[in-house]
Amino acid sequence: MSRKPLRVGMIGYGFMGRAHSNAYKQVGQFFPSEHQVVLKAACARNADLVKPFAEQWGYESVETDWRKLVERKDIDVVDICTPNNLHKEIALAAAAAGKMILCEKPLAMNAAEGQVMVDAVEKAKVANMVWYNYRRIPAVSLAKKLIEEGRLGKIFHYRAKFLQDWTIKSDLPQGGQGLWRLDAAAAGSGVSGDLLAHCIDTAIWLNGRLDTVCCMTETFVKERMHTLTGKVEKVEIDDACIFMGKFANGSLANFESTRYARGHKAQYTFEINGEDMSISWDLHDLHRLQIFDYKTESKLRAWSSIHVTDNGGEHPYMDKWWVPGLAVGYDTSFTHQVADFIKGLETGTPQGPTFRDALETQQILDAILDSAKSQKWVTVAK
Ligand code: NAI
Ligand code: SOE
Repeated sequence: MSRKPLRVGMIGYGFMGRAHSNAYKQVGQFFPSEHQVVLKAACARNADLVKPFAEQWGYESVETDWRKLVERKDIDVVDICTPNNLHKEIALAAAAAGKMILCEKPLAMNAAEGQVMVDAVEKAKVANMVWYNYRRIPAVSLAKKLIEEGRLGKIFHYRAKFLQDWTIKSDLPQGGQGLWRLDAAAAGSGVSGDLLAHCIDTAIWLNGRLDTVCCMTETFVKERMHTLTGKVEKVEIDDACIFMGKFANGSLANFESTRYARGHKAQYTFEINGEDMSISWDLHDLHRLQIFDYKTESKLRAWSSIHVTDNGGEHPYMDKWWVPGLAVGYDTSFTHQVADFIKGLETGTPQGPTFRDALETQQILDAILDSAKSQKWVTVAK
């Protein structure tokens, strides 16, 4: 079968550059479609570093200026894998050049920036998506299916946490390669935009709009040496963020994120309590979905753990992988996302989260940070 090339220009070759490249290489093998991904160009500022990356992953060429990459006629999709402060500028240039865009999360530094990005892709009519990849972990996609089937009944509570412990050391610098997440100028915010953004995206996908929020944040280490300036500077990001809120469906929200939870590396968990069923999920055990089904006869009622590896068509995405009982991992959430992006191109029904979907997450992030500042309840802008 002759397949239509989908020529990717990747900007940034760090953690996500690798995760996405891996997905592009896997997708055609496991999710064959009318399109064939072609790794056309990888871009980063340092030629000596980007060249070996391009060779390792099979990119045909390199660029050291993202503006050049965006203008290239032989690129169809621009993939933005840079720190957050560059997402908007690159996305606007890519949209103006008529490129499809896959942008890493969070979409933007704030909702105002996000709105400009939404306007640009919608005006240019270019396909767009944001890499909130956790939606596409099969156990999380199964949670969506159970909710859509109405199995939970009325939902009362949505609880989510994203816990890490890598910034506890007070002599850890801020800024620059590897540490840009501690620098508000590059990251926009701290754990809210970096970690809670994922929890919020999953939550609004599973449970609908969040209307009002009340939040507290803390910055435990107030000053850190800035790698780029060599000076000790004020830390402007939130190290920890806890908020509660109310969803449009009447359920209560309870969210927490921190980089100061000693012992936790990337513990993203959520639990949803409905009238008829509760479900919970843990990234550290990502192929399992825990359920408590109240409709089961009382003597057999218990929390049970679904091993989400059935390839008979019942468990999302699993028919494309191995035999029942054999799990897939974190990396495949990105493969599933590329497969769905291509499906969107081929069916004409864009698959989310689009830039517009991700703008809602930015509006919630703005609201929680406003609330932390004002110490008041805040209504999320629509
Ligand atoms: P990283 O620090 O590992 O890589 C960033 C890359 O951007 C580096 O290759 C750097 O050279 C490049 N870069 C910086 N400025 C540039 C410029 N002016 N021109 C070209 N390249 C430039 O960062 P990481 O972890 O890959 O994060 C990148 C983005 O991905 C962030 O927005 C982050 O929030 C998001 N992310 C998303 C994850 C997810 O689960 N979906 C996981 C990790 C990060
Ligand atoms: C931070 O350590 C980080 O890499 C986030 O940037 C990602 O979005 C999250 O998926 C894992 O943790």
